[in-house]
Amino acid sequence: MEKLIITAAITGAETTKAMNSNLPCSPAEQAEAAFRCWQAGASVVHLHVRDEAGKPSQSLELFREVSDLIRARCDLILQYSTGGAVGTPVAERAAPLKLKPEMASLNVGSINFGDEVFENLPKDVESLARSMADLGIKPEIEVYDLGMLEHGVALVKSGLIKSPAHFQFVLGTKYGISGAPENFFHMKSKIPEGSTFAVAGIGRFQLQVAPLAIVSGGHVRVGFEDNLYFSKGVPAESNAQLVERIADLSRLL
Ligand code: KMH
Ligand code: ZN
Repeated sequence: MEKLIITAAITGAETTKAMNSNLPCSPAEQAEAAFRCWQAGASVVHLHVRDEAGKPSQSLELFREVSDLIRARCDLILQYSTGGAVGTPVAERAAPLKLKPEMASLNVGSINFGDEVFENLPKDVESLARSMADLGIKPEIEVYDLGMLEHGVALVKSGLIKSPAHFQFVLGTKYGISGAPENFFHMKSKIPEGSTFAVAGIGRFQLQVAPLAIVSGGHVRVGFEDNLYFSKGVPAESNAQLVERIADLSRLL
């Protein structure tokens, strides 16, 4: 069996320290969190950055600072977010790609995201995909519902995204597809042959979908971006705590 790849989504863009005071926001906090996730078994870090006020940012300089700090301590694969926060203009979202991280997220459709719209027009998705292809960056195709999955598959078939492609099934966002097992198996059945996939279960869905992915040859993303709680009513202490649980679970399974 392939080794399990655990991605740590350590910060996100919609989260705040008020929601969980352990959220890493400054470059030093993020580097420490990433390093501890690597020690616990993560091999990819999905990165968003924050400005000095703790607000979400797509500043190339901040991405450079955090990347340098992480690379000085471990060999985590860096995956930059091009999703940014809800409402971040696409040109800003694309800015850090110039640093050529190994991977970047590619959100392949618009969706109601809680009470807001996370907008990803087809022309913007294609332009981000083209930039990633030109810069030699491996896209992670982010899908939150079945329409997005169709679009991601079409982009792979068109050749704009190279095969073998890598998909992330984000299951359980408010108004996106839920983490019901049948949703997971349906999505898995629709990706092009040879593709790899991971799951990110939002909130309570994390522990439901991670085992499904692990036993069916997939990979897992966890972290404060998706999971502010360790269990019902108990805030997570750290990203590493969430990674460690998935590493333990994978050994058990
Ligand atoms: N902040 C969300 C609206 C990504 O990183 O690519 C989108 C997001 C996706 O976090
Ligand atoms: Zn993200």
